[in-house]
Amino acid sequence: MAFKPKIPIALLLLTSLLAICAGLALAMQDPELKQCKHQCRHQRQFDEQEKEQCQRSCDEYHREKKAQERAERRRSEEGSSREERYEEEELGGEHEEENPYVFEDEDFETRVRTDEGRIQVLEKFTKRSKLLRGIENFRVAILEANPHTFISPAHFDAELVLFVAKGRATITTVREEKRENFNVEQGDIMRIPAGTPVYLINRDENEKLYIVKILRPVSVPGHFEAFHASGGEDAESFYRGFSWEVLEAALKTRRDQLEKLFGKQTQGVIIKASKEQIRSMSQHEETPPRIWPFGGDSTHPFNLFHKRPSQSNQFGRLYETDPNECKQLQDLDLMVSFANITKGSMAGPYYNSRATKISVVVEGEGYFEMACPHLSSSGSRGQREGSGSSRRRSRSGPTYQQIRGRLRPGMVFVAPAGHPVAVIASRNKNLQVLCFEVNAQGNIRFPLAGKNNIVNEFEREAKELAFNFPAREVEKIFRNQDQEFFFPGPSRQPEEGDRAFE
Ligand SMILES: [Cu+2]
Repeated sequence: MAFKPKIPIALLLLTSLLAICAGLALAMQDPELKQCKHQCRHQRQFDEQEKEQCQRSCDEYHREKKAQERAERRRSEEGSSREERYEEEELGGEHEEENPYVFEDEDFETRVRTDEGRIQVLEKFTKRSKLLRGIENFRVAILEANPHTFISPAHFDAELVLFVAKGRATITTVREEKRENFNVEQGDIMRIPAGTPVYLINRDENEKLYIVKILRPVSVPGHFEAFHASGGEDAESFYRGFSWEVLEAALKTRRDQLEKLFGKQTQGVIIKASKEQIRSMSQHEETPPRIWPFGGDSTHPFNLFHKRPSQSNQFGRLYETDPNECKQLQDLDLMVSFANITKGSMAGPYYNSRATKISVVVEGEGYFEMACPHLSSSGSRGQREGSGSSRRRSRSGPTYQQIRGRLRPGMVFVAPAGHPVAVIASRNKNLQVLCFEVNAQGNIRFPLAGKNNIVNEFEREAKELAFNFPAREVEKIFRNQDQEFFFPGPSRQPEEGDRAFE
């Protein structure tokens, strides 16, 4: 306790020292810049204004040169530190020509990989384009683990919501002297508060465990880290961040004993467990019936599929958490939903009034289409490569880029607020999509086709004036589809290798 008041003073000293250093660096000009400015000042044919302008162009040239040097240095430095990688990620938004809404395998970073599974983290949403700034502080991660495995204890500097997409797990959390075990299964959603120690097992003997997580970092916006209690091949124990002297004193144990414990290399973060270990760790009272709506206990998992679907017909089924009922997700302003689109059918078109939807394909194949005004108007930005396509129309007013992307399991795509979107399942398999909706409070889904579509609500006169078409004709078209939200899909689907996807 006696040290406490001294820390702010030390910090103050350090920051003022840093400020002085920064000032000095500014004062010491690059000799080339100095020379450039000198020449400007001594150009006889220049008047004062021209001299000033000349000096400004020196500054500009200098700034560009420095930026280029920095970028080059960053590229050449292999094995860069986390901090440098953070910085690099912050630089995102320079490659707007690519489709910034679709993410594939290569856009994930593998943080953990052992023989028994892996943890992959999706790149920052703004790495490719600043258009996704609105969800910059959310990250998506996917955990895959083989049957009968143990995922070592860790905590995160992020609020975490997980969804069990496949398999059966037992998740254990520690909250102030209290250990809680939860048996979870497909469809379960669980909130894990930032900093909570957590470990889990895949308790199934045959099925792989597949968990999708969304994280909201609390310490470095947009970035999160795992802090592992025990070390392994692919991660180090955070205890190793202390000197042996401190550990000896804190744990009241001799160094040679500690070295044996912490120096031991385990097989990593995801490891095989024996049948007996699994049996013993998953033997808890079955998680009490998940009542809906649930209140009270804020960390208790609940199952999305035990709720009545909010949309359901032969073309698909939509399950979603209600932001007003769902206490666990409320402070994150988050909603979770799951769409099972029947093969050959589609969801939408519709748009979300204020939520930006992050979708993860769990099963099946298909594609999505979205209208985006951001990528349409300016020249080459509209053209992009990868799994999406571009179709630009020549028009002087606002036009909408038709964003299109093929969907396969493990892919992530984003539909920002206000953007009309439709998701289409392939003809041979249902398409199952898990969605996290950010900015869920007060969000309204506006259908653009089918029952209750927005155009049907317009007045007759408005229909006539807006479409320059007899209201009767407009109504005929917009009332033709009597299904809601899920519809039969297009009769012709783009083929693999279709130019639209090249
Ligand atoms: Cu857009």
